[in-house]
Amino acid sequence: TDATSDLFTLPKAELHLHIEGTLEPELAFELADRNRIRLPYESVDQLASRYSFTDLQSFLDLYYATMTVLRTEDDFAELTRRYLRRATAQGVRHAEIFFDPQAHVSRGVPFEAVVDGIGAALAEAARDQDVSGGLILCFLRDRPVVEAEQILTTALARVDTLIGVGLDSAEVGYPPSLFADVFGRARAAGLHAVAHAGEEGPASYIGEALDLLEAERIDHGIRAVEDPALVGRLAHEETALTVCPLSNVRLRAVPDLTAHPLRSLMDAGVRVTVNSDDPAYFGGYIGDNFVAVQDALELTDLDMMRIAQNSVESAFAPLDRKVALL
Ligand code: ES4
Ligand code: ZN
Repeated sequence: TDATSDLFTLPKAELHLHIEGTLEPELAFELADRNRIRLPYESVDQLASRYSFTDLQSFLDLYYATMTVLRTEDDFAELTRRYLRRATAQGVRHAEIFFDPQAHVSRGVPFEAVVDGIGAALAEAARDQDVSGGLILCFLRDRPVVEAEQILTTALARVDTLIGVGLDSAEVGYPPSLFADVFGRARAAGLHAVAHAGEEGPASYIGEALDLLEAERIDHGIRAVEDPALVGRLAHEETALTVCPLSNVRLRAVPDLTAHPLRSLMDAGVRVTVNSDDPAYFGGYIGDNFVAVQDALELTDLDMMRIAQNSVESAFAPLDRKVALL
């Protein structure tokens, strides 16, 4: 066996994965046909050729436009089935899946169709592929806070379908502090809390997410390297960062993989994990991210094992499940 297949079989938890970001161009066209929606592209190849970005917003524009082909419960189930097939082939044994309900409910898709579709595929895979998981509802930070309050009210009627809440979409200008009350309500209902911070936004947003949202993990968090005191805090508090190396290159948060701060963060004692973010758009699933980052940063096999172990330790899974995966 070669090094790539070892990294693919290493048992790991995926902690930063937007299910809408797993929509491959082929499935986008299949669902567009099935739902009689016209995509503004001639072919799968033409859509795929648009997957080239200059920053987070340029990606988000295509991401929100393409996800409009997702309409029914079965669309969400099929999307999730295909993701879990690819993920388990790259060693994922536990997947905490982000979804953006505001982007669907605002188009007339019922909240229940989204969570029941994703949930059905997760239940099937738990049975057939020995993968566990859960759903994390992300609030869209570039939409009005009142909309987040409303989607949380809807979601709390089905709180059993969720493990946590998160915060995503365009970051700069939308600090975590805006969502302190919404997160407080979610935590009071027993949900875990995570937040995107320090992807494009400043390191101060990471501190806000920890202090005001009580985020238990930080999604991305790479701009923490600009604040040594914050890096010390993250290490001391054993806060996991869910880093997405290929995403950071594609969205130009880092110039190239060799310049990625993942190694400095690890060397400073931060609990770093490696994840795929929006794998259909960024050129690779989780194992591809492990391979790319090991190559570019000359990480040892032991470093890679540590990263995989960090992901299991930082998961919101029952202890007996985590023990089974360590
Ligand atoms: C996202 Cl890469 C990224 N950053 C922020 N929000 C997102 N939603 C989907 N992918
Ligand atoms: Zn993300």
